[in-house]
Amino acid sequence: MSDHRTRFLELALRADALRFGEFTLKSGRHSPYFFNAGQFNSGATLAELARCYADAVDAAGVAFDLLFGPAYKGIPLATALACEYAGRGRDLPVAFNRKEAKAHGEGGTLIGAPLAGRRVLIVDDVITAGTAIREALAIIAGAGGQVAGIVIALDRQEVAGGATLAADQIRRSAAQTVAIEQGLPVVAVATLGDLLAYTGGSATLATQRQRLLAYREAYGCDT
Ligand code: OMP
Repeated sequence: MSDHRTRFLELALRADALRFGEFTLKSGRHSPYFFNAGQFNSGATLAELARCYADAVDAAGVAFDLLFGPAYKGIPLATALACEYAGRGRDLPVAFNRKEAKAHGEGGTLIGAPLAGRRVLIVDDVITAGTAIREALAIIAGAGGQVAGIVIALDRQEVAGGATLAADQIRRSAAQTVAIEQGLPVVAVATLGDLLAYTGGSATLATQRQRLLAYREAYGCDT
């Protein structure tokens, strides 16, 4: 497993951003794990997280010239990543949205650098069914930006919705579906597959790993 994946998983476990237990997802599924990016709640953890994002993006070779953080969780992520790139000698414009339009002052729903004519990298936390990402795609298109790619911390690699698939049909994850539909690179710092590989090397996480395997069996995509 590449270095940034391991560093990210260790950081997420240390920061309690990655938890094992019983969780109900936005989709209604009951998951044995949950990723909460809100737990990266200090300067040091955000800086370390941003290094993992930048390493994943650079390894994937995505060409972009603006960072966009969808409200709310994407906002500190895109901002921290912009600071990380500045430290690497690249001063990138950064923008984000607010969820409710403001009628006074500067007005509107977009804050930060203008999106028009830019190749935009969306920076978000997690993809399960892809709903949040599709909203961001529409916002950027509406502002005249061109989406160049998407980077997320964790790809849960789940098939979307309650769709029943024939035995010979490919079980695609929401991230794969977005990538194909939109013709975009979707880069994940780590995936459920990486988490399984990581827990495979830890005797103390053996029980959690069994639950992850059962969950993947029920809802996971073909990788
Ligand atoms: P989709 O919009 O279905 O792709 O799911 C993304 C959202 O799911 C996130 O913005 C969170 O609100 C939530 N989520 C997590 O934050 N972490 C998880 O591990 C799982 C979920 C989820 O509910 O699926």
